[in-house]
Order: sequence, then C-alpha cells, then structure tokens
Amino acid sequence: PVAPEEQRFCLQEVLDTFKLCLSENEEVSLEHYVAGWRGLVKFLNSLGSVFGFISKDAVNKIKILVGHLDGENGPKYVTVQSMVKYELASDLVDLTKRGNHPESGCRTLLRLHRALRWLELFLERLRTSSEDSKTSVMCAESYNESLAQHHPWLVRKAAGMAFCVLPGRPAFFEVMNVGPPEQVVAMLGEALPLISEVYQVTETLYAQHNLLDLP
Ligand code: 1Q0
Repeated sequence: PVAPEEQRFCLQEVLDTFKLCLSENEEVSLEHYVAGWRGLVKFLNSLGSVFGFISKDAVNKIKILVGHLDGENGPKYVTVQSMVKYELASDLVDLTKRGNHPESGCRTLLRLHRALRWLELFLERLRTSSEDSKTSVMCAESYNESLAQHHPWLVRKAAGMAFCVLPGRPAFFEVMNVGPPEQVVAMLGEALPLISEVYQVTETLYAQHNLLDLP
C-alpha cells in the first residue's frame, strides 16, 4: 500500500517535471513527460471515481510508453525526437490505419499530446478566471476546442457528464495544494509557458513528420 501523502497531488511537483522535460536543444524527455502525466493523473484521481474512465486511459498510455522506455530498445526512447526517428525508420508506426502497431510510441504519445493542449487551454482559463467562474464550463470549453475534435460522440458525452461534477473553483484550487488562490494563480502563470513550450515543440515535430493524424 502506498502512503497517502505519496498519492497527494502537488502542483509544484507537476510544474517541476514539465520544467525538466525540455532540454537546451529543445528535445522533449520522454521520462519526464510521462512523469508529468503521472502527476496529473494523481490530481484526477483525487477528484473522485467519476473520472476513473479518463484516468484509466491515461494510465494505460503511460504504461505503454514506460514499457518502451524500459524495453530492450529503451535508449531509442529517451526523447520524443529519438522515438519518432527510431519508430519511423524501423516501420513501427501504423500511418494510415490501425494494424500491426497499435501500441507505437508515436500514436500513444499523440493522444497525450492532444490532451496537453486541453490542459493548456483549461489552465489558462483557470488562471484568468474570477472567483465565481465555473470550472465545469471552463473545462468543457477547453475540451470542445481541443480533444473533443478527436473523440467520438459517446466519449464526448461521457466527458461532458464528468465535467458537470467537477468541484467549484475554491475546492479545485484547494486540491492543487499550493496555498491561497493568489499563489495558485501565480504558479499557473509560471507553469503555462513551460507546458505550452513542450506542446509546441512536440506539435512542430509531429507536423514535420506528418504524424498528427495517426490512427
Ligand atoms: C479536471 C478534469 C479532467 C478532465 C480531462 C479531460 C479529458 C477528457 C478525456 C475523456 C476521454 C477519456 C476516455 C478515453 C479516450 C480514448 O479513446 C482517447 C483516444 O485513445 P485511443 O487509444 O482510443 O485512440 N484517449 C485520449 O484522448 C487520451 C485522454 C487522456 C486524458 C488525460 C487527462 C488527465 C487529466 C488530468 C487532470 C488535470 C487536472 C488539471 C489541473 C491540474 C493542475 C496542474
């Protein structure tokens, strides 16, 4: 059993992992990327079981990527750049329809990458929101502008229902475990440029290799 404090989410921790993600030469470390998502999943889990179907999928994808990292070709998966290069050169990616490589690092990371855009939009709304703003509305708007475009109707419906039970802004800030609201806002201001840089670097890389629509 894991000690409760290990499960306790802390925004600072997530911020730190995203900081570690980008190296000086703009490469994205897969290990830290995955660690960032682990932290976010922790947060999601602390919001209750309604979000279980979301965190389960995220955990699944994290596991797939960790499997690659820990596998015999682990060194090829050190950065997102090296992963893309390796998987493409070795024909390990299903490019047009699902086939022999349903668990390629490229397609798996793409799902998280799209979710990172949602996170960016959502956190920006949270940061600039007022006390009486509704987290459920901010969350739904961000989702509709990003991830929803990649999800079938049923998933969109389920997600929409889950958003409705999100805690209000004060409780939400509380779970972030940072301190008073002003401090949360300040930390979001610090976190957002890092998250959007990681997003942009990945987006550009995927676009260059025509990987943005992997099945
Ligand atoms: C706070 C509320 C969280 C809401 C998260 C929004 C995302 C909704 C996504 C719902 C869909 C999940 C069900 C599975 C979908 C898969 O079909 C889909 C595609 O994969 P595949 O293999 O079928 O092609 N998967 C995905 O699109 C990946 C979705 C990953 C979502 C991960 C969300 C993790 C959330 C973290 C909470 C962040 C809290 C933010 C505040 C924290 C402050 C830093």
